[in-house]
Amino acid sequence: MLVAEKQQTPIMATINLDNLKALSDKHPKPDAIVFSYGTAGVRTKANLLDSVMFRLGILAALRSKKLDGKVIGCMVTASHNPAEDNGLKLIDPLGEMLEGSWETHATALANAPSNEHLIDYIHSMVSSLKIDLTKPAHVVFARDTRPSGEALVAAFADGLKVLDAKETDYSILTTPQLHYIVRCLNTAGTPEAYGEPTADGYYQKLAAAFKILVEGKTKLSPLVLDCANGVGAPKFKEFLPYLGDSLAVQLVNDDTDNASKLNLNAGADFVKTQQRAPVGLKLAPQERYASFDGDADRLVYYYQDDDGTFKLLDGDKIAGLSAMYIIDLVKAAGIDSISVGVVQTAYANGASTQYLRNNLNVPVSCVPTGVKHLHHEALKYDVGVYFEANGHGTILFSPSALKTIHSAEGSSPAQAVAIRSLRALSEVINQTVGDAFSDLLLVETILTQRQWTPKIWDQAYTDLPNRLVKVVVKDRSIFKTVDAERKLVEPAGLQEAIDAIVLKFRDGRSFVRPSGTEDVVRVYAEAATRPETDELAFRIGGLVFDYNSNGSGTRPREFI
Ligand code: NG1
Ligand code: ZN
Repeated sequence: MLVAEKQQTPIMATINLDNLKALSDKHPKPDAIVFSYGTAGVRTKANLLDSVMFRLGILAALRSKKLDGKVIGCMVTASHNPAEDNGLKLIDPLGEMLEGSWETHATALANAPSNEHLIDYIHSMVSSLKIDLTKPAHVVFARDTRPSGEALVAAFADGLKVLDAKETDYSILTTPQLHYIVRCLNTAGTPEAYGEPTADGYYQKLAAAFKILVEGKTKLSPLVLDCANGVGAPKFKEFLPYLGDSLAVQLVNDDTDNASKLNLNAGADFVKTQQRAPVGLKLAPQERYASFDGDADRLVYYYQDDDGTFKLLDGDKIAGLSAMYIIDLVKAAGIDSISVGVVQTAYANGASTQYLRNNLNVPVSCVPTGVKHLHHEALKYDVGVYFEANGHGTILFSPSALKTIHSAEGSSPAQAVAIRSLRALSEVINQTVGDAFSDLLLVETILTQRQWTPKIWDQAYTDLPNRLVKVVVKDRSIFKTVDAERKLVEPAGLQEAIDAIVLKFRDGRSFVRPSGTEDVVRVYAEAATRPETDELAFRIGGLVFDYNSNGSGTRPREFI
């Protein structure tokens, strides 16, 4: 029998179940929809999310109580996905992604078929995780510019009411700003205090560090910044006065009044996947351009070569530039005992991995897709650089590296300057999560210090041509991977068939994995030339399509 059908149990005595049921009835779960808390939280069409918001409000309050009242965050966004989508991601106390085991609870709560099952699952969590419901709870939340955000946040707040959690609504923020604020709130008054828990505190911290890093250097020409018509636009406008004349930026695609324009033919995801400039931007040769995604946690750069070719400087290029710079800086500071490592996923361009290993002599790890995997691995280094090829990433400084950087004095003026730069660098880089504002300042720092054009930056290595295609299949859950998602073990025989095709292509590399955020299987291909790459992607995509098509998808040639 469900607990909820019995009398109120002592363990749940502090929850008013009638109130819970009344609130839950306001947020009914749509039938026949299975939600999943995955790599990027729950993400789907906004009009399906009301019940999930309510239920994950309860979960966030439970998590806060479990952690003795530590502040938990909830960001409402669907990042680079279309305007009609939305989603939510929960943030743990130090600004990191929700702990893995709680993702399972989130999925279970989101899918509970009735109030009774919902109450029953809450009961089982409280009991098995030994959550003391009399503890306080504090949950903070924010949203991007999507019109659906306001109602979804209200549903989430109803979930918080079930457990009388304290709530703070930060209204509209970028995703990394909320991660920053959660960490600030939880570390206030401790030796690890991270800053003022406000957007103003965030802007001040980043701008002060950036000004130190570019002090006395000749300014570069203005950067043209595509904001994907998302939250990055109003927030970067807020940030500009703090930067003063330390950085010249011209914003484009900054229209957040017209919701349907969000991420439409613009933004980091469009530029990376289409390998061309966003709408409304006519590139001038050798000038610098950058794009944010819809919630400003991804960043890519690009430029046009003299012959008119579009050149992308993606997350791999940012990782290479940063690793090169940090390695030089720790040497210049006389503290090269600090170990630097880079973390990538299988989507990293093969040429970037070669460059890091062979030219920079830096260790490179490959982990499964999803920031939490990269973040976790990067913690193993004193300075861990991690970037997804799509432009999401950051650099983590370990506590011992920070100690070394802060205690070093340097035995020459040059060493003292390098140490000062390292300190400022650890402040400018968001330690909680990949942050497009922070990463932009990092790139601008390096280019300014070196007086580099994007072309010089690009010369570190030449990307192998690559192609990412989506294949719509009947059931993506039948695709099972191993080896950091580079090999399929199921369906049986498919990997062997892929290997046989790849062998026929010069510098060929291809892998297949189910997406964690969309109902598709992704095919990545790389080869010596563009036509060979397209052919490889088409052939592997076709193979996957033939293996498991539901007949409604499009054969991958359409995507090429
Ligand atoms: P999926 O849909 O699992 O491939 C995508 C990105 C990830 C990550 C998540 C979260 C690619 C190929 N995949 O995941 O890197 O950013 O979205 O937004 O870019
Ligand atoms: Zn994003």
